[in-house]
Amino acid sequence: QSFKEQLRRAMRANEFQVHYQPVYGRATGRCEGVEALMRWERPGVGPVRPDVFIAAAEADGMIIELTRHLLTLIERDVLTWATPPDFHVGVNIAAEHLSSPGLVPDIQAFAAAIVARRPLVVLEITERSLISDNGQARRNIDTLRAEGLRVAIDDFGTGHCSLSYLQKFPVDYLKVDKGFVQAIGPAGEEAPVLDAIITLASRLGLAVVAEGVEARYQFDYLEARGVAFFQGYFFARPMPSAEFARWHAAGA
Ligand code: G
Ligand code: G
Ligand code: G
Ligand code: MN
Ligand code: NA
Repeated sequence: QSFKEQLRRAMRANEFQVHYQPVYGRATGRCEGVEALMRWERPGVGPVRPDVFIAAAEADGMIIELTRHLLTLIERDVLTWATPPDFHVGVNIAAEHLSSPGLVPDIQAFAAAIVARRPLVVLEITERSLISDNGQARRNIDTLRAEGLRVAIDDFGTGHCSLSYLQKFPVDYLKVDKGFVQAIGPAGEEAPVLDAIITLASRLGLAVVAEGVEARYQFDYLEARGVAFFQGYFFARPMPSAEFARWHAAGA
């Protein structure tokens, strides 16, 4: 069976799940959003690493189909939560999807399906998908932002070194890759590249989301430099929908 067929069979058999990782806002000291992260548990095999099956889906031309499936799973989950209006729901969008004419209708349908909760949808896109844009990605982003969606650049700093796209693309958030956060040492060692990224984001008017925050000293370092949003094991791990709903209701 080809990988494509395995993926299609797994979608039909409902083997994919979504885990949600909370995003904390410094201003409120509360969880203000989540990032949706796909999970695949193969019966008799165990979990398949998401970086592995997502890269394979991209290589096989299956990422758009898989993301559409993911969106239907998120719709079902979000409608069971008691999150307030403007709660952010972050979804990772692959380069091929971002630069396809199908993105706008896919995301509009998703936003319409969950409108009862009035969430704010955040598309997490990579630097790579902006650098390779032939115009369609830009049009998609402009259309969706005009409708109130937001865009975050994910894994910032790990891709290409061209920064010129940051001036051309209107986006809202910069998610600093966990590698830079891990450069912060327990004794308060300087992390100069991280400092430069935070300064750059501020000059561009983008809010920073720090990823992979695992320790209090990392949080303190970032907070002192004005970082607005935090994600990482220090706050909360990604969790299944029902667990997230309980966790959120408990007011953490
Ligand atoms: O989920 P971590 O828990 O292991 O995720 C590993 C990688 O897989 C991350 O780079 C993450 O962005 C990516 N990823 C997880 N879920 C999705 C998804 O639904 N779509 C895409 N395109 N990438 C995802
Ligand atoms: O409206 P304002 O810009 O203050 O938005 C703050 C909100 O943005 C918070 O809810 C915060 O959790 C959320 N947020 C910021 N960046 C991201 C992101 O990349 N993904 C998700 N899901 N939420 C984000
Ligand atoms: O979409 P993105 O590439 O940013 O995916 C986020 C990845 O980071 C997921 O694999 C998620 O499970 C992982 N992650 C989330 N919090 C932490 C953390 O505190 N430490 C580490 N090492 N990984 C984390
Ligand atoms: Mn992401
Ligand atoms: Na990331």
